[in-house]
Amino acid sequence: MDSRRRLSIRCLTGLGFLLSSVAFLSLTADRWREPRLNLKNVEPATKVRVFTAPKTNVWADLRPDEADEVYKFLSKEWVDLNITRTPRHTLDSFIYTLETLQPNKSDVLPYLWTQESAPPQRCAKAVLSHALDGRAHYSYHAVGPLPVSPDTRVVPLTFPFTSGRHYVSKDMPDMVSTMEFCRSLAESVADITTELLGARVDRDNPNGPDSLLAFPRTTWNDAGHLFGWVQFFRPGYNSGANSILPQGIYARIDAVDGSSGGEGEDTDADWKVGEWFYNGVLYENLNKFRAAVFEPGFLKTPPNVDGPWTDTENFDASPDGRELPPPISIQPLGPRYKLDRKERYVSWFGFEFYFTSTQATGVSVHDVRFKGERVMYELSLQEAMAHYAGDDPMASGQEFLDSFFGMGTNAFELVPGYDCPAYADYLDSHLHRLGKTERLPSNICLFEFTSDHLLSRHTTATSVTVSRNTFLTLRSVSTVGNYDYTIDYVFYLDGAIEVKVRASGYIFGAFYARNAHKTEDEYGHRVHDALSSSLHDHVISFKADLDVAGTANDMVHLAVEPVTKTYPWDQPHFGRRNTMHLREYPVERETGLDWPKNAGEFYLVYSSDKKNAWGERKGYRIVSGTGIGSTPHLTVVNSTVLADAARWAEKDLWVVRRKDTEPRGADPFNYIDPVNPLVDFTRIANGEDLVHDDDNETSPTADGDDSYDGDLVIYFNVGSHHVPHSGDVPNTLAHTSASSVLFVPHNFADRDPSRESVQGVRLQLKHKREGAGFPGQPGGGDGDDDDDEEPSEEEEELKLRARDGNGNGREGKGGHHKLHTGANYFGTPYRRGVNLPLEALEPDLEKAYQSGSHRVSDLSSNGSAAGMRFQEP
Ligand SMILES: *[C@@H]1O[C@H](CO)[C@@H](O)[C@H](O)[C@H]1NC(C)=O
Ligand SMILES: *[C@@H]1O[C@H](CO)[C@@H](O)[C@H](O)[C@H]1NC(C)=O
Ligand SMILES: *[C@@H]1O[C@H](CO)[C@@H](O)[C@H](O)[C@H]1NC(C)=O
Ligand SMILES: *[C@@H]1O[C@H](CO)[C@@H](O)[C@H](O)[C@H]1NC(C)=O
Ligand SMILES: [Cu+2]
Repeated sequence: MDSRRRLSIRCLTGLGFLLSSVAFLSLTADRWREPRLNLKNVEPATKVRVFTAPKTNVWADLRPDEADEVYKFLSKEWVDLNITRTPRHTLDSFIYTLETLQPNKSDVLPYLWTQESAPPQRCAKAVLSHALDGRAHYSYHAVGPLPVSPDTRVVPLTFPFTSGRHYVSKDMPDMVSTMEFCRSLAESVADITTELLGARVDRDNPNGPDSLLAFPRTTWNDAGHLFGWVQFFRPGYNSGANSILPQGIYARIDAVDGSSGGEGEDTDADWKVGEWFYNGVLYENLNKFRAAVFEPGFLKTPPNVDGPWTDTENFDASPDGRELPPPISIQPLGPRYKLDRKERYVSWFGFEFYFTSTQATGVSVHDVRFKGERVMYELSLQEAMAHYAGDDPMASGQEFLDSFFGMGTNAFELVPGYDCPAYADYLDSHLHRLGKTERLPSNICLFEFTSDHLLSRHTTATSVTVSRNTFLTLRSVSTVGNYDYTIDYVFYLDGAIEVKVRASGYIFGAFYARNAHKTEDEYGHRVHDALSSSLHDHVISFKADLDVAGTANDMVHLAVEPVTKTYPWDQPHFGRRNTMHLREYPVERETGLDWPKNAGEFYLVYSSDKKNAWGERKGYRIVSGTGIGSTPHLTVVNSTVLADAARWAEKDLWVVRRKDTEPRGADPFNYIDPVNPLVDFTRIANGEDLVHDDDNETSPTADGDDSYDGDLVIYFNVGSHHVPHSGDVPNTLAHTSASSVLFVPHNFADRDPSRESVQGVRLQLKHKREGAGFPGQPGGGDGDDDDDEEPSEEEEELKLRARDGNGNGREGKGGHHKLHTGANYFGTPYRRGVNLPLEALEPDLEKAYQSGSHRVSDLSSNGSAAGMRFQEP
C-alpha cells in the first residue's frame, strides 16, 4: 500500500511559493506514521496507487506475531532450561535475540526467477543464553519451518560459522556487579581522586560535575584469563559527553577464577585489583600509589574537567544570518518512487529492491535490479569496528566491534526534517529480545533528493542543456555509545549504487597527561586542557553479493598503465612513443585487494556471459567513492586485541566465492571470542579458485566442490583513519567523516540510462546557426553571423532530430519533441507555485517525534549481551 501522506497543498498562480502561516488541517501526530501527501488541486491528479511487490520479501524480519509464536514454541522445547523473560543472573536461561534466519540464496533464486517455485522455507534464528558447566554460553539455533506446526524443529545452527561451532563459551563478566565493583573501588580511593581529580564517586549525585564514573575495559588474554583496566570518567551527563571526559587514573583488575569452585554464583564478578597508573608512572599496587600521591612534591597533572566546552549546542550565539532558517528541500508533489511498505519493496526509475533490518547489522538491501536486470543479490553491513591506540592502559587496548552492541538494535528514531527530509517515508523496525518485541519507530527512512549539482550539462553556441541529479536514499542512523553512524544506500539515475557512512557524536578521547616525559602527539592531538583526541581507525565492512546481469561473474583489474610503443605513423620522427594503455588482469583466486595507487586500476565485475549492444561485457565498477580520501583498511597489523575476530579489516576489499555456508563475513559474538571467533574471515577468503565454466548458467551449486558457477561476493570497507582534531570537539562532523564505496555501471547498458529518466531543460537560444566547426575555427561558432542563407537553428534541429528515428533516439511511439526557441523541458518541471504547510518545512517535533526515551548503550557492554541479562521488564 502506498497511501499518500495527508497534507493539503494549495496552488498559487503566478508568484511562486510562499511560506505560509495558514493553519493546515488534518495534521496530527499520526502524520509521520501515515505516509505521503494527499495531493489536492495539483495537476496531474495523482491518485493513490496500490503498489505491491512482485514477490514476498523472504528476508523480512519476523513479524511480532511470528516472533511470539516462536518464543512460545521455544519455551516449550526448552522447558528444562527455565527460559525467563526477566533474567536476573548471568547463568539464567533466556532468549537473547530472535529474528529471521536469512534463507539460503540457492533456495531464493528459484523463487525469484522461476514461476512455479514456492518461497523458501521460513525459519527463525534464536540466540539462547544459558549456563553450561557453570559458565554462560550464547548459542545459535534454527527454528523452522514457520509458521509453527508439528513439523517445526529447533536445531543448533552451525552451517553459517567457519568454526563449525554454534556457540561462544567465553561469557562476559557480569556487568552489573562489575560496575558495582568499580564503583566501590572508586569509593575506596576517594581520598586520591579528590586530591588528584577534585572529584569522587557520589552515589547521591552520580551525574554531578565533580562526580566520577568508573568504567572497565576487559580483555581475555591468550590463555583465556580475563583482565582489564578501570578508568574514571566525569559523567558529562546532559550531552552524554563522558567519552571526552576521561580522567588520568587507571587501575588494573584481574578476574579471580572461581568458576571451578563449583558455586556458580557471582564467579565472574570477582575481581582483584593490581597496578595503578597515573601521569606516566606505573605503581605496583594501591598502597604504593597512595603513599606516592600524598608525598610532598608529588608530580600532578591537571584533571580533565567538564564545562560548557562539552555542550553539543550553543543556543545563544547570534552571528549574522542565524536569525533566519537555512534553505531546505521540499517535495510538494509527492515522491516518484513506489514503496510497498508491507513487503519493504521499492521501485524507482528502473531500480527495484527489497530491504530489511537485523539487530546486529541494521538495514540491508536485497535483489537489486536495474531496468529489469540483476545487479546485486545483497548489499549489507557486516561489522563496524573502531580500533584505538594510545599510551595509557585504556586507549592502548581499546577496540569496538559494534555489531555486538547492535547496529540495528541501536538504530533509533530519526528526526524528521533533520535526519531525513520532512517528506521522507519513515518505517519502523521491531526487535525481538528476551521474549518481548520492542518497536523502534521511524528508524528507517526513504527519500529522493536533488543534489546541489547537476548530473550533466552542456553549453553550445546556441543552446545550454542541464539535467538534475536526483537520487534515492535509504537511510538509518545507529547510535552505538559515543558515536552516531548515518548509513546510506544511495541509488542514482544512471544505475550507480553507493554505500555511504558518516560518523558524528563524541570521539572516545584519551586523557592527556602533561608532564616532562610525555611523548606529545604520538597518539593524537591535545584538544582540551587534559584531553587527547586519541587516534583510531574506523573500518566498517559491507558485503556486496554482486550478480551483474546474472550470477556468473568475473572480477578483473583493468589497469591504466604507462607503456612505450612503436607506431608506423610515427616513423621515422619518433622511434618510440611514451604513452599509456589498458591492460586487463583477471582475479583468479579468492583474495584481498587494496585500492590501487593513483587510482590506476579499475576493479570491475563483469558478467561472464552477457554483453551489451557493442559486444562489451556488462559490468559494474567498484570504486572508493566520495568522502574524505579513499576508504581505509586497518592500520594495525595483526591486532593484539582483535586476534582473528576481524581479519576482513586488513584489506580494502575482498573477492570470494558465494556460498550458502558463508552468508556473513563476521559474527557479533566475535567480539567476545576473538581468539576462537565463530566466523574467522581468513577461512572465507582462503584462496579458492574463481575460474569457472562460462556456460554454467545460474544454478547455484553445493558448497566446496569444483562446480563453481561464478557467483562471487565482494566484501569492502568504508571508514577512516580518524585523527580527531580540535574541530571534533564537541562532536565529529558528518561532512568530513563521510566515506563511501560506489558501484558504477561499466558498459552495463548500451548508453547512459539516466537520459530517459532525468528531469531538466534545454534552453534553445535565439540566434542563427553559426556553422558546425569547433569554436575558433573558420566558420566556427565565434561570430560569423551575417550569413542570411543559413536555416534557422530551429529548422536545423528539427531536421537533425527527424534523422534520429532508428530506435537509437527517443524510445516509444512517435512523439519527437519539437525543439523551439526558449525552454524545452524534459521530465516534468514545476509549473505552479505551491503553498506549503509549515510541517513540510519544519515538522512539529513536539508531535512528530514518537520516542519518549532511548535505551542507548554505553560501551562498557551494559545494555548489550551482558547488560541485557539484567534488564528489568
Ligand atoms: C528450573 O526452575 C525450577 C524451579 O525454580 C528449579 O527447581 C530447577 O532447578 C530449574 N532448572 C534449571 C535447569 O535451572
Ligand atoms: C599474529 O599475532 C599472533 C599472536 O601474537 C601470532 O601468533 C601470529 O603469528 C601473528 N600472525 C602474523 C601473520 O603475524
Ligand atoms: C542452507 O544451506 C546450508 C548449507 O548448505 C544447509 O546446511 C542448510 O540446511 C540450508 N538451509 C535450508 C533451510 O535448506
Ligand atoms: C547497567 O544496566 C542496568 C540494567 O539495565 C542498570 O540498572 C544499570 O544502571 C546500568 N549501569 C550503568 C553503569 O549504566
Ligand atoms: Cu572516530
